[in-house]
Amino acid sequence: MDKTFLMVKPDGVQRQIIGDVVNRFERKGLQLVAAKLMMVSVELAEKHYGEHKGKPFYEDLLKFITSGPVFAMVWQGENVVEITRKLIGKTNPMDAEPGTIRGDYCLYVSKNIIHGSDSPESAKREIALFFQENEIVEYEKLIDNWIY
Ligand code: RTP
Ligand code: MG
Repeated sequence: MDKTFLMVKPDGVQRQIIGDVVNRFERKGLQLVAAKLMMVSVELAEKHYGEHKGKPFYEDLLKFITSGPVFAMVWQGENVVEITRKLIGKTNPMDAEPGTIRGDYCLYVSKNIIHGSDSPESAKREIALFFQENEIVEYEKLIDNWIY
């Protein structure tokens, strides 16, 4: 089954909306298979956002993502990467549709609540950065026959 890496960023944790974010993916029918509250070290942040090195917002992005706890998660489901990116909404909250997480909760691109992997390849890389294999819990979701 497809997997993706999602992370409530420090602004979402401080604003106490972890529960709503998790609820949006649960009610869609996706399956949570790993989660933890953690601090992101500078080293981990550099690896995670390596593709943005050299861009004007890179230093601020590192400062932000290491500034407080994040809620890191792995979710599973058919086409989970594409579906979760849709539910999250466009990178800039100005462009994010109402009904999406970024469309509903935030105003600025620099504090946009949540990260979601942008491709199955990124998902694989990011899951391996944040989670040990034994932290991912494979379990049968009995309701799946009614969803897929
Ligand atoms: P993310 O990686 O955090 O899920 O966000 P994303 O795919 O929607 O956007 P991406 O292009 O990967 O950018 C990563 C994060 O960098 C910040 N950013 N700021 N000031 C700017 O123009 C700008 N562009 C990007 C955002 O916080 C974005 O989530
Ligand atoms: Mg990205």
